[in-house]
Amino acid sequence: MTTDAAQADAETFYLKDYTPFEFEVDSVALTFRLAPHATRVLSQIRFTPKPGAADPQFFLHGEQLKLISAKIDGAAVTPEVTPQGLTCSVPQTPFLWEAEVEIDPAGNTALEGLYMSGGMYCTQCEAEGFRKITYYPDRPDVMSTFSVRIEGEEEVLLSNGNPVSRSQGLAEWHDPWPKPAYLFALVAGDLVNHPDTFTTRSGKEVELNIWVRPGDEDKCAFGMEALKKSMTWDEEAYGREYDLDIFNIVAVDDFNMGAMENKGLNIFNSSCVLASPETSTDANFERIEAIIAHEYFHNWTGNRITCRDWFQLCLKEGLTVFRDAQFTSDMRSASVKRISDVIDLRARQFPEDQGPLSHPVRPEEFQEINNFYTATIYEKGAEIIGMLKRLVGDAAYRKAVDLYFDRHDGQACTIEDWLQVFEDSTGRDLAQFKRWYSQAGTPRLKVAESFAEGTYTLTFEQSTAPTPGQPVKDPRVIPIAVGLLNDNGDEVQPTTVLEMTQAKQSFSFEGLASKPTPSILREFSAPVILERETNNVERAFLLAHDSDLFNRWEAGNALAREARIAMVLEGSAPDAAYLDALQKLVRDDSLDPAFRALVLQPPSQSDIAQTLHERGHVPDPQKIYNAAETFAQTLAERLADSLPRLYATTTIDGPYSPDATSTGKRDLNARILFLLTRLDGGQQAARQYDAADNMTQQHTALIGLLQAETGSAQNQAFYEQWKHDRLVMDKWFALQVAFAAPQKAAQVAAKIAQHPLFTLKNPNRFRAVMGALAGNHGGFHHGSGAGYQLLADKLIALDSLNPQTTARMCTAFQTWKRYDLDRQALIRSQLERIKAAPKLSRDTNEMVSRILDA
Ligand code: B3K
Ligand code: ZN
Repeated sequence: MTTDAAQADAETFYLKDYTPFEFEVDSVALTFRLAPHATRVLSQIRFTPKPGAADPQFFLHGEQLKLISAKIDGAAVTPEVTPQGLTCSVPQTPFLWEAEVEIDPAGNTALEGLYMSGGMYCTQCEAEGFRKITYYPDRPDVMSTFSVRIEGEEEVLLSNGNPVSRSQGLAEWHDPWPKPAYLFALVAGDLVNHPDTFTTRSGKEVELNIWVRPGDEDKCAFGMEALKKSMTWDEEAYGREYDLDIFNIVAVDDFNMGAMENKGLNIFNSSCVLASPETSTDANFERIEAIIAHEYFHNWTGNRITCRDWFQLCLKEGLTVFRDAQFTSDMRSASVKRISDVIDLRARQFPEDQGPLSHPVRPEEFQEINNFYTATIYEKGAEIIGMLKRLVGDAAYRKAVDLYFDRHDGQACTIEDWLQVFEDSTGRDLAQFKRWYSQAGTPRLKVAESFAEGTYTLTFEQSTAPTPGQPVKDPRVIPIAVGLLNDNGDEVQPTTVLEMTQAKQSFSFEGLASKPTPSILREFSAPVILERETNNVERAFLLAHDSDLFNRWEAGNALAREARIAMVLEGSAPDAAYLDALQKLVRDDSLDPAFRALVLQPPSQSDIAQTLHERGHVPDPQKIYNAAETFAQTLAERLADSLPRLYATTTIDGPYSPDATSTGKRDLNARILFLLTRLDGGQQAARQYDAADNMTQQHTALIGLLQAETGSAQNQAFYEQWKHDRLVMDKWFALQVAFAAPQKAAQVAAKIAQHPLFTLKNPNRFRAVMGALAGNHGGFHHGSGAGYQLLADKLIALDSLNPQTTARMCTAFQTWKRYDLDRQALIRSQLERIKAAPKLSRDTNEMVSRILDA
């Protein structure tokens, strides 16, 4: 298909067009005869026409299938087959549909449907991959029970549900819970397991397994503990128990995303489940714990209650992200989790929401649903749940969610169903709140204040810029958590949630002895951009005194951002008052090390570019890079006397543990090391590298050495030590590019993409190199345009193999309108080159077209 053909062919789907499927699927029985290039799939599906459907159209999705035979009630039929599926005339009474198809798992590089990864068979069906396995009504509102028979020589043959029988070359599974086809899974391979058990609170024993390739079995213990903690937590926090006899997790190396919540058989990108102190960093451990929890929690929010159609994706994803964040807050530190989540939201969701890819949390149209697994659906979707909980209160939230489970178990639901349980159980009208689901764009919240006769008044004004297809925005309900401090730093008004509903609205606090200092949007109570005329004295005051740790960090973050912006725009030296405040805070051993590490973490260069853009300036990536360097150097010099002591007191002796306290200490230790490296040319980093007995310390030391440009020996040694380990090699590939100086980054990335261990076929490896390039702000946006050109080259090469990962990586270009006209012209020409590539996929075509339409 040429580009024109792809475009002409690209159908747009609309929320408003929803119509139910006209048949019930009473049961599904599948037989797989596995062979790498010619797997046979036999299906026996019982359909019943729904009452009232006059002349039901029988259409089954099916793509890239070779139809061998089809029968209805035992008699051969000849359906009409297109590249999208088949139609067939069928009886008006219940009937048995049988089909045999042939597929090519070994030739499947898109990693969707049934494919092979490192010699094992595995599946990925969400959102629309099941149609690449057999003909089926592949839509989430069609739910049925599945029985699966797998014929294959592999030692381990797995599918959803409970095991029925197992013998040489054969396994049978039955899943008693009705599910949509996107939750189907099959795995076959010569795998080994890390087994365990879990007893639910009602006394049912569940067999647990993490299945991996031989050699990886010593990397499963942490994931297993995370799974058991998640199972207990969901019982305690939401009253939800597991509902099968067995829960299997499988690690695969080639996977388009993090993991997949298939019923009873979660499939994980190996990077999101395998962990050992020697090969995984603290960040890896944290991520693994969160993703295991996320996929497990989907068993209720996603699987037992699923989505009516893909427009409702946030129903399961926003809620499940919110649940996994609650879990992490309970397991680790709630404020550290909140600060990290907001950093991530601003880095990924805010630019999306303010750029050409902006879309509502519940979109109303799409071409390729895989392009909508976005930060907006996931992270902003989770923020909406958080706001709802804040507005109704904890007890009412729990009551409403209980009602949701009671009322909708076994159903495919909508956002309306979700909001209805809150309306019914609290009596609240959520019509205006619902705008959070339908309106795209990040609201801006302007604040003005006044004080007279003991009354302090805050006046807020909200506005949202137009987004693609939505020129006009209506006011939303915004929960604004506010506290007030007096001049001593004492709280004179504890946190109270103001409920803003109008475009402009005032709130007053009476009986105050003097004008207070406000702490606004505590815990980041709404995903908005706060605009307030303030100064560094007040920010430093809040950084020193605010009882809300999020806002304390936020004050430091604002100081850091303003300091860099002044450096970029005015060429001024780093603000002295801020350096003093930072110095005081870093030395304050009464403060949590994790918090201090977050305060020391510089704002990202992309974040500075975004802020400059928002204020009407054209960001210069080189100047932003220079400011970051100068700031870090100045801070290191200012802290010079304290750094050796701080480094020593935050260094952990003794065996590695990934717990939150140790992780926080190591985060701070790493921040100190990076500053120290600027003064000693990497001597301490080299000593740390030599002494390291865990990956966190080794990785941190290597970063320090690469930044100091004195690490070539260690860089080579690291490669030699770990070249056999894929996941560590991904880190190595990423490091080479992430820390290359701006003028060299594209060249380094181009060279490393020639390395024998680089491959387009493994998404982790592709993301390691190209993601690192896109994340190296100064390097990717270097004025030569070499970064843009290299990424475009690689995306064009990848598209014919793996459209999903290609389309996802196109987001690197979404912020292009921030930059100067020369850079815009360079990016535009690369986007146009991608768009003109022969046989461009529908996924990439949609993404590039939307970005170009900016
Ligand atoms: N539900 C999957 C994501 C599927 C992505 C399909 N392109 C993982 C998750 O959110 O848990
Ligand atoms: Zn999810």
